[in-house]
Amino acid sequence: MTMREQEVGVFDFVLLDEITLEKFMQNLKKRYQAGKIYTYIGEVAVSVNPYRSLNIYANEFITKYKGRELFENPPHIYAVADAAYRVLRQQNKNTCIMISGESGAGKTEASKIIMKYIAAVTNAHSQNDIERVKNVLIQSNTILETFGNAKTNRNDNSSRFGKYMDIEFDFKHDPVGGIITNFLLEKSRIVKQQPGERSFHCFYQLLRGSNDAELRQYELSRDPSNYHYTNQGSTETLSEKNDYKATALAFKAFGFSVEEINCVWRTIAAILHLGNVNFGAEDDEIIVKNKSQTKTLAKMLMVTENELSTALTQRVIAAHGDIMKKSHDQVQAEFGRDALAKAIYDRLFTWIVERINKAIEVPNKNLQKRFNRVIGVLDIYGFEIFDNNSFEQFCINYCNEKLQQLFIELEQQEYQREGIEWTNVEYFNNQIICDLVEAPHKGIIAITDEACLTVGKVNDEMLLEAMDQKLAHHKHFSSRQLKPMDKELKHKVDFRITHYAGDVIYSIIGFIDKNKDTLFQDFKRLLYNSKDKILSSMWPEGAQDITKTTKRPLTAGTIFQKSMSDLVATLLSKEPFYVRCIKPNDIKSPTMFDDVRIEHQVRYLGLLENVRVRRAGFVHRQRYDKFLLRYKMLSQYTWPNFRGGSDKDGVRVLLEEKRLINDCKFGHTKVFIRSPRTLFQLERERNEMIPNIVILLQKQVRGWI
Ligand code: AD9
Ligand code: MG
Repeated sequence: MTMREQEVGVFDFVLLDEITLEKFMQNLKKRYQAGKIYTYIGEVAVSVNPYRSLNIYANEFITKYKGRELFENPPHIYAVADAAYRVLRQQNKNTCIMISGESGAGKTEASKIIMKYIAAVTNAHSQNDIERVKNVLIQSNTILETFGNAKTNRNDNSSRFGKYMDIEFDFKHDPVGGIITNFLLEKSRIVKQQPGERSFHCFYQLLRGSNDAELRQYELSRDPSNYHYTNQGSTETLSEKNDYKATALAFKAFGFSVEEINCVWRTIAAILHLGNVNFGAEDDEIIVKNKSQTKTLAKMLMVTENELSTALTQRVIAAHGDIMKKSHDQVQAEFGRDALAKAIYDRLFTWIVERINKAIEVPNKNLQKRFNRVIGVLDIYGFEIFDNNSFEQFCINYCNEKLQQLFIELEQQEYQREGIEWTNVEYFNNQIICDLVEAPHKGIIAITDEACLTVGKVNDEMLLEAMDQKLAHHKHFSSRQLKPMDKELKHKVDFRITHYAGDVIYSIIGFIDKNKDTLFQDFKRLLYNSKDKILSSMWPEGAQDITKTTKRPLTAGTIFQKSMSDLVATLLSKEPFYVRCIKPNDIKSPTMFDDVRIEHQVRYLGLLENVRVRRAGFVHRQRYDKFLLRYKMLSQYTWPNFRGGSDKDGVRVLLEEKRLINDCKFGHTKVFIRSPRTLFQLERERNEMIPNIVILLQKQVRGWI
């Protein structure tokens, strides 16, 4: 029996007898319930989160998938990882694996499984330096999750930043280094958490995992409910005691110095202390009410108490070369404090990523033998629809829109590249929505930027009015003002975008502040002047002269838009592989297959269209040399070798002899097979031939023929 016959349902959705949502769901469910969490759509792996440990990742599985073609074994994420690695090795191409799906669908787990697989199949000669690289590449996840992940209502270990990682290989195809790019950390979580959610894991690790001496050093108490920045949502204990130890080991593996580790934890402590700073009025002036708090905070940040108090309560303004001081009001002081906390954390996170990058950079001595080929792994936040959606969800959903667009484009492009004639399958056109967000002057980002740059008081409501004016005719945009009778748009500050994944209602409140992302210059100077050289290095612009007019920093929206277009360019330059993750239910159950929830994801991931593109097009495609290697025993003209021309000619001769040629098209480098029947026939005949071939080869070896 072949592997495929043991499969439950069909192993590839293109083999369904009918492409309907019903049939798709039936197959997915049947397989999931039998513990088969992976199914293909061509070369795309669809993965359903099992919410339990499956015994499918052990070494024997790695051996089984190593160097094998996708269809030789049952669907597995290892097969996708192997395919990406094989293309790099054999075709000398950069590849990337894009992992998508909503929060809790299993993206981060998938990315770790891929990294472990690549680590396991490389370094056949057990070289020490390669082992070190593999170890730190894997350990980087520990640190990044400590500082970039948090418990949310959807996922106890939710990534609150986007991550793209290039794994670099040498000419022997062993990993020699890597580089991580991080996207938009959800820093608003530092100052506010929703009910049931927590801040980033590191806070609880420090409070609950460090020893008494460390805690004293940072002047902290164990209980997160003592701190405003960790007591608004959940204070639930997860695994932070062990995780703190794991983080410490990972720091060690990266060679973080004692000073660096101390700076990191001291800064985390500082943020906790900062959150407890309260303001009050004294003689009409804003002052810090709890003075002991600033004393501790100053110690943690290694700045003077005086400068700290001043920066928290007033602002220095330069006008016409003069310097003036302006006191904050209560609202400004609190806004400033929270902005400072968010900015300190954001810079710290970026510093940590850079520090990791330095440690995994390809060492100079390897530069000559550098092969300069990479596998990129993209684990980025999935589409989010919350009860209250704000600027963060807007950016995240825009990112998903861009990636979906890329996915469709690349699929359809292959036919063009190969010179195959073909009619495009009707798809939801993401480009319209990408334009709605990013078009110059009339996209939402540009309109928001304009509001942020306008001198004078422009508030969020005015911004929404400006959007209404410019976007009134856009069929994917609506607001209360444009549709007064629309019941879903409950508040006058709501607007709706019809995304490919469905409608999302956003609240405009906070857009201007979040996009401006202002941090008073005073704080930048304060931190630049810190005696802690590492902390100070995170704030280079604090060195600027106050009276010099500085260039306005780019807005958060513009920075994000730029990082997205850079990302798309990076991905476009590589041969793509995909893992599409599905979350089976909202209660983390290993048995529940929530049809409604899954159907929704299948729809918005565009999986059915994906199957149609494959089917309307071709169920299978294969490079000529590969095809010939696999099936050459089926024809006397191609066995043992084809001598009558190119590989393409060989494939043509073979398919002609088998009378299958009418079902195939010939691209520049690949043969495209239209129906599954053809592929099955070839496979069946091959299986029948193999015993004969083996006997034949044995005879050859023994010199009988
Ligand atoms: V988010 O967008 O970062 O909030 P992800 O990354 O998609 O989300 P994650 O990989 O963190 O989800 O998976 C959520 C949880 O599902 C994990 O913590 C595991 O408990 C569980 N999971 C996911 N994939 C697997 C798997 N292949 N095997 C077993 C899994 N458990
Ligand atoms: Mg994740």
